Amino acid sequence: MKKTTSKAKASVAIAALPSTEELKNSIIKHLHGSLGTDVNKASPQAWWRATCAAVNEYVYDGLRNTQRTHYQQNTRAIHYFSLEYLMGRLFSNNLHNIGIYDAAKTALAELGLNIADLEDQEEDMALGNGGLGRLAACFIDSMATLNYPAIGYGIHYEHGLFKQDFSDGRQIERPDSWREYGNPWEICRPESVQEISVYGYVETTYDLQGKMKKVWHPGRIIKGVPWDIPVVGYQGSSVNVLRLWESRASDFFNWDVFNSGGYIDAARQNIEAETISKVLYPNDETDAGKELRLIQQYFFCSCSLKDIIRRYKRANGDDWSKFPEQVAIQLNDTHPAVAIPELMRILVDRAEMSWDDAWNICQHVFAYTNHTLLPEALEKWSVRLFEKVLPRHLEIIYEINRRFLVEQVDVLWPGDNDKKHKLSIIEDGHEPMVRMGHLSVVGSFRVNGVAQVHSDLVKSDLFPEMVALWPDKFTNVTNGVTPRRWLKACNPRLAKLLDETIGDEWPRDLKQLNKFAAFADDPAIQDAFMAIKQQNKADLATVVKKLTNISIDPHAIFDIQIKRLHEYKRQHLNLLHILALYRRILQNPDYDMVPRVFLFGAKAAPGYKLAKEIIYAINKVAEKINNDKRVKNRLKVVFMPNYRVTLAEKMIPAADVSEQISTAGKEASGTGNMKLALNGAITVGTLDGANIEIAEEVGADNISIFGLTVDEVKALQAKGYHSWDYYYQDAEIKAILDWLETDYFTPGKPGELSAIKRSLLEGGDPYLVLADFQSYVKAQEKVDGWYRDQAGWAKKAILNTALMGKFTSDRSIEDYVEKVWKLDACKISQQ
Ligand code: Z57
Repeated sequence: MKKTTSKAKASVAIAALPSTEELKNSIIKHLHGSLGTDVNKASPQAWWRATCAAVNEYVYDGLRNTQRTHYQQNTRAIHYFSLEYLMGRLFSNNLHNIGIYDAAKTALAELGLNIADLEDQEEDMALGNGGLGRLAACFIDSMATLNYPAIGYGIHYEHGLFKQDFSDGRQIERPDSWREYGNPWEICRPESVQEISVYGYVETTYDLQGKMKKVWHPGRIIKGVPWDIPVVGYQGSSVNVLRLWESRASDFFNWDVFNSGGYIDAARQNIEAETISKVLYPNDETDAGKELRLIQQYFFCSCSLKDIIRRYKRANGDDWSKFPEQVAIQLNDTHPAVAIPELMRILVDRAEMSWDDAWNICQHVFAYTNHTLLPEALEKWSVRLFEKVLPRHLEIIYEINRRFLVEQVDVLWPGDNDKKHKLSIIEDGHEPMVRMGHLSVVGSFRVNGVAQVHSDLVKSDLFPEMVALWPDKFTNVTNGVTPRRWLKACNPRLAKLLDETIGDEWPRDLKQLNKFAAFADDPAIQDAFMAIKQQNKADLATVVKKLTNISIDPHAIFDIQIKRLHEYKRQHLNLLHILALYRRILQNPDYDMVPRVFLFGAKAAPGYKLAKEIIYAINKVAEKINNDKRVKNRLKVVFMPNYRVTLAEKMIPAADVSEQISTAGKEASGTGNMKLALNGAITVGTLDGANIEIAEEVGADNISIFGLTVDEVKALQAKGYHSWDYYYQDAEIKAILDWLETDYFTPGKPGELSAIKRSLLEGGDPYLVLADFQSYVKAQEKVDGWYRDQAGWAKKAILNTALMGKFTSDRSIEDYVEKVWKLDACKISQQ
């Protein structure tokens, strides 16, 4: 297998990079020729668009060279199927990856413009909820950087993740219209439109030989319009694409309705068709089970498969034998699992292939990544709903299941009905359900978890019998993050220090950061590192002031928890600790602690009641603490509104402490943990997900670990966990929880914050917050102690950055290539 190493000469898709002067001219040219305006009256928005157009000349050059090379070499390619891509902004990312950020900055400065102001003209492309969507974005960056022929497939949502406001401390959701005025990075490809079907019924027919044939008579036909977003690899290595499908009413179908005089009906069907790609479901790790969501999943899988098959046939004709050699499809969670029966349908019903041949192809094409063990996130569709939307696919799933139970399960466990019940793709019961996880495992040649401990639990707790059937199917690929966006672009000061001390190869070979460890004891580097952190904190303080009107002191410890709001992530454990500190200060006016600012960023799913109560409680406690003179600035609490990729880029470089405090066994991996440690934050964390591997890399002295382990959690729950015991036996816990019930934080309205206490006591504290509380407090005291020794802290922070090389998404992608995809890198030739 060929591999791109840092030593090998990088392939470069983009032929020639512009000088500052050329960029300037190009920007002006586009201001006139594409925007129809003039330097004298151009708005920042127009300047931004003109600059994007200028940049696109180079992007498109790389795109053409990449696509031509892939076509000429008829390469095997990876097709990443994901309902979510959390891209953030593309402007500075593209400039950095092309390698013209500095040139553009200078060009714009010479035109009297500040590049940061232009960056702020761009809306985040927030087509994802959290970790899973951002992982997909990091992966497509790495695949392009490493020159792997790859395409990302997904949905062109008109509205991405909602925008968050606070009204009296409560979350308000507002629509996100990221492309209301058009998006300069996307290219519509009308020549590649697809049509897909839903609803209807299946007819059983027989041909002249008496062979049975199933015919699906669809109820609706929907058009998929592809939009391509170029994905620029670092230093222009390859320019791949992200292809997102937008739904429209089929012209053909409308015509029909018009002829029958159903004008209003046609208009309604138009709206229904366009509804499919209208909005991203905002639930992270909960299965909404909604019909529209199933249609979204099927819509993009069917469009994408047809697109793949069209491209395959163009190169290979009607011979399907090379399909599994040419096509690998990675399922990002079970969300796109309906692609499995869809490919079967295309092969069996359309290509008239035998079941066995078709199944053989499927089982060599699909691979599945599991991202969670949380039962509420494991997708199930009611058989009833499935039959209504995709009647033929349901039949195919039944047949996949029948053969699986007879040919696999019954062979290993003859006559064992319990095993059949447990393993059946169809869960029986009052309302029979299709288990998408089971379908994904059965239909894939490889299944992976996203961190070692999680992959182990996938095997031991989620699918143990599947492991008995197919031991080699299961593997681990630990997540990673792209160091281009999450260090080079977001933390230019630290990037510069690294360039000066260890050279500038680290963005494409992150293990080079190891060399920085040699400077951990060097007082000059320590000072430089801490000065950078200080400047980043001052910058963030300005942002905080602007967004929340709260003043924070850049000399305090910046303690940051940024992630979706979820009970298992335990933002309320953080809150209880804040309340403990506040109470200690009130009880002892001289309470000695390093001043600390607790910063939160989190969106709650709109229907997740307790998550919203936790946001409210944090905001109310913040209000009280921030205005209490007795605190004497030892404590500040800030909940940043509308947390998103762009805000993460401002918060992460300024973090001293990274909160990674999930209940052990619940966070599959985490990726924010990687970004924060990479930028020199010290983790306060449980032994969960990738925290375990981070601890292995940075060493026990440079991370503050606390809490129950996975095994201890299991043991405690097996013996019976009683949160009330902690309440009655720990005076501090009791005082804090009782405090939340008073009107201290909500004057005149006692009981407004009691939902948290209720869930921790009457609710049984399902995520063991109280069990881990005192251990967490001690881990935080340890951090407080460490910070008092500034040189010692600098050393730890430097070692965090230096020892995080493993967690580049480039390494994750190389792991996928080796363990799953068996793909060759492709050197791009210029023309
Ligand atoms: C999501 O963001 C994740 C898992 C899911 O099942 C869904 Br739905 C959404 C996250 C995990 O919670 C993180 O631990 C993990 O790092 C991330 O996926 C990427 O693998």
